[in-house]
Amino acid sequence: MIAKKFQSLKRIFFMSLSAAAFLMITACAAKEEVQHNPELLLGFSQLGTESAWRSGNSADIEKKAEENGVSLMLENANRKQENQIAAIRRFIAYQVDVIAFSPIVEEGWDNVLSEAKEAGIPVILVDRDINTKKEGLISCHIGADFYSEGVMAGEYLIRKADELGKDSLRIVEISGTEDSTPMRQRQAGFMDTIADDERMNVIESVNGDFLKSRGAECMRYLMEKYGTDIDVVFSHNDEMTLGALPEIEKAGAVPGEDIIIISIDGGQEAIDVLKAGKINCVVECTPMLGQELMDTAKKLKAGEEVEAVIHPVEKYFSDEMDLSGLPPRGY
Ligand code: GZL
Repeated sequence: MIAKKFQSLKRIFFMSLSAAAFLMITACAAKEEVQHNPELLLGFSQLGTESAWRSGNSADIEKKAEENGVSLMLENANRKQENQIAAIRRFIAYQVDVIAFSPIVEEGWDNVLSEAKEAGIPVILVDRDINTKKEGLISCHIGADFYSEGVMAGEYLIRKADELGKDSLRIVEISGTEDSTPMRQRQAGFMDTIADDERMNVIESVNGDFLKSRGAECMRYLMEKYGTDIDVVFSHNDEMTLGALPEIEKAGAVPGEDIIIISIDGGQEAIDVLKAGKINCVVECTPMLGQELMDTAKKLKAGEEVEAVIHPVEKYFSDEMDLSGLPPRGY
């Protein structure tokens, strides 16, 4: 009887010993896990909330920060460069691990980025680029190849002119924020692509600052000035395009038929209008840059090498293709 009791006590002892050992090993592994992925504090200066593209970009960055266990300090600059510079200075004072920002314009960043470099904080550009002669201010640029977006727009127009048998096309351009990378590069890509095609005649370029309201104002002005003499509108983003369309209709013209409409961004609203036949071509510019940003920030925190430039793969959508199976755009 005693022997039996002793046996069962011994079994309970060894079972609790192995349970304790299991718990300790698990706890150490978890601790190891935490040590291996220390908290990453990322300061991000977003330029504004001017478009569905911008809102989609911010939402994706917030979502990916959450999913990747990154602590995100996101500040909205309300489209003022001085607000972005102030935010970057706050991030430096706060000693964040990595700074990221989408520069509203290309020039004017050398001083504040030199301060970040002196503080030993790496900087990632998201979306737009900067223009600087100084070395070593930026660790990585994650953003579209805006020039190729302009090229895709120009190539579409050349195909459209061939399809319609046009021997001349009068083009107006509604451009984005002055001195921003997308404005400069989309314009350059488009103009370079059509430059040798004698049918193409750019009659005026006006600036809509990527805003819907300004796009409407620009189109109202252009319709009053040129009316039915306009054959093509090349607009640097969907917001301005969506603002322009009602102005074309108010003037008695049919967008997508009387006037060829080419836009850039590729948000859901523009794709829906493309499917309805009021826009002829939408070039994609994805705002979903959050995962690349988190991956790159983690590598920089860990002292690993990163690519200098990361371009997302982008395409275009047009009235040349069947869009019925297109999945939701997410922005
Ligand atoms: C492009 C981005 C532009 C979008 C606009 O990457 O910088 O800014 O095309 C947005 O919609 O305002």
